Amino acid sequence: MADLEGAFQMSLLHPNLKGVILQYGTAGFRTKAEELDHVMFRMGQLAALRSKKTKSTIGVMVTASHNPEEDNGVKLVDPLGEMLASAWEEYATQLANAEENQLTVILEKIIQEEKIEMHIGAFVVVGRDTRPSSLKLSQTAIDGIISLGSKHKDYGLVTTPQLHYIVCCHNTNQMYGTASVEGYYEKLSKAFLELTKQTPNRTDDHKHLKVDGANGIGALKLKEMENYLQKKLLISLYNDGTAGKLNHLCGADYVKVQQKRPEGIRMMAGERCCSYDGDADRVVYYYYDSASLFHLLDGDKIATLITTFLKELLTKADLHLQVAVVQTAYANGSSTRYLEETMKVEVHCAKTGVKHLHHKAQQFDIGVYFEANGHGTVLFSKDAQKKIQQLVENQNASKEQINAAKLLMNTLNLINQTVGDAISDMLLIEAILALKGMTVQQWDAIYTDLPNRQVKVKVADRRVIDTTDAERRAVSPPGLQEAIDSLVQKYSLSRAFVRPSGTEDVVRVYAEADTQTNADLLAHKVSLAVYKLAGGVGEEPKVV
Ligand code: G16
Repeated sequence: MADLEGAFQMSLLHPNLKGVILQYGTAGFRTKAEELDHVMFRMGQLAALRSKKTKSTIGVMVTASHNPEEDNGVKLVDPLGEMLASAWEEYATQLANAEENQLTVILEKIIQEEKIEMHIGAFVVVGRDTRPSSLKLSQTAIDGIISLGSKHKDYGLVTTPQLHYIVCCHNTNQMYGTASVEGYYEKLSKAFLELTKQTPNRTDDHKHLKVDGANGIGALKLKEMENYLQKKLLISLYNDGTAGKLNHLCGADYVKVQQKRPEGIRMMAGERCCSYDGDADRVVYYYYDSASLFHLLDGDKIATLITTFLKELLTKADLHLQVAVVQTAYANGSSTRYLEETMKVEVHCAKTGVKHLHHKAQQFDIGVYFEANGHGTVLFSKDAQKKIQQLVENQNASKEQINAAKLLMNTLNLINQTVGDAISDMLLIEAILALKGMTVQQWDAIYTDLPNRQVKVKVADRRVIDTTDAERRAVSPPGLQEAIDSLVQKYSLSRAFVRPSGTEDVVRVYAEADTQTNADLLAHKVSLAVYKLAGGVGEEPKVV
């Protein structure tokens, strides 16, 4: 039996406030910051155990990403920068909800089941976003790490993808990059500058991008990175955290769900703009046309742009690598049709949560995964990376092939392959637009989105909703899917689904149809069905 007495004594300083039951959800734990002290301590402990088990560095990121400023949360990062293994999510939930006197029992259980040798050293890296509660909560997580005799390094204020990158660097002997924020800036900016070297004639207008930093960590880090970009990208930063509130009327989630520009940003017709979310792991683009109509270029449009670019380079390089795209149920029907029918690319649908998309994307030579909300990246298999590298060095290959291979190499160095990353995705998009000499309008015109609407419904217990078929169909409560099916039939080109959120206490409803009015009506009628059949609370949902 491990000696956990010291750990237990330390845990008494971080008691479990009774009554709050939490689940390790889509992206770790998320709730009101004041309910999280004991959870942070215990996640520090779990990270230490995971580090001992894997004999690798593990990450703890304190953030609630797109949630309101009052919330907070924690995600654990596995050795190669991926999300925590699903088998350990269950341990996380058990630990977070344990009564004080059960804590040691559960720790012992994990140690035994996972055959963890407690004498093995552990190392955990910690990062946090800019929320007022994050500093104290990250210190609590560090207490938890120390309580099990583990070493740690506090990286302080970092974006979520920066921490994922750092974990991966630690565990690959710095092959992936140098394990520091500066190392991240150097790696990405070098790849970006190499890519854009071939676009010498760009005017300042072309290089100009307006960025909404959501008043969060992304703004802070983009400011730090700007110098590394050597004026190849001219950034005007808005919502940089000096005045406004995090994610309030701004940020990627607000822009995507509301389908309108964020507050605090001045936009002229045709100007290219983008928004990050609260921990800078998502990005969406947008612009106003000359008739002042708002156009959103979401994760689906980003996936299409990147896939087109990669396929063109593979053809030029004459490299035969299988490219597939992974989306979720939220993907706009037009994007899936375009990818499958026009681009002839294999498309897969995974459950919401990058952890699900990431795993699916790993099955291909090149897996492009994006959620419609702008969360995504590209994964290159080891074999694909090797083939690209070999072509770069192949003296018998043609000039065009070698040039394409170099562009592919720089693309994979620019991409943060550990997780979706707003800064890295933005730089890749900017490089692609520059290389293709494409405007944001031309990118937008690749296909036309079907009008759609996303709404939230409050219910007493969102766990009454269970889904199947990558969340596209509800299996409970009884009658809900039948109600959705009969509503969907009334509109053309329509589709709708509902699912419990894993980050907020709501049920999400998505609908698309031939016109915006119909998409809005369908979303409203489906919300009413959820409200009636799944125990809605508060006021009945209103039409948007
Ligand atoms: C997190 C996840 C995303 C997910 C989003 C919404 O994003 O990482 O994969 O799409 O939550 O999830 P849900 O609909 O279950 O609430 P973020 O940016 O908040 O970390």
